[in-house]
Amino acid sequence: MSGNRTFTMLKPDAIENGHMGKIIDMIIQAGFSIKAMKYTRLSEDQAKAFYEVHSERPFYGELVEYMTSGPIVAAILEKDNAVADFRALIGATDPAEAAEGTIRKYYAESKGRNAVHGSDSDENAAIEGKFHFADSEVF
Ligand code: IDP
Ligand code: MG
Repeated sequence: MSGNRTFTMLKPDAIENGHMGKIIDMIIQAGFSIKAMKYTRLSEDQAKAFYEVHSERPFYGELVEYMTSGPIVAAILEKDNAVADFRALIGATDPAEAAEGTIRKYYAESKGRNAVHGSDSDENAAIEGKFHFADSEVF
């Protein structure tokens, strides 16, 4: 059975461009409830660790620099089938390929600066949630 929680970050471009409120509203209107949320900024070590899986990719340095360039919103979200439904809501990594009505279609600048993160599995959702939140911060 698929799990009911996922993890998201509104990335620095989304905050910088003033899209924070609209994106959070889209998430709530799509039926997700917020279990944890924080406005924060990743350190270089945190960004490197979070994206460790991409450390061999050519864009890793650029990704770490971008993700530490300004504040983010991190959140744990709850809904039936959360991981897959949230990936559908955010759309493809590259906004040029993202479906109409998705968050990345509306708000992403480019494949790199793409407004929002969504976990890709239940296992990673749990790992990523714990990376950002203590148990006492999850409601
Ligand atoms: P995802 O966020 O849709 O799961 P991943 O392939 O896991 O996409 O890549 C993680 C993040 O790395 C992307 O969201 C994006 O910010 C960045 N990224 C992925 N591919 C590229 C690229 O080709 N150039 C620059 N940045 C990229
Ligand atoms: Mg991914």
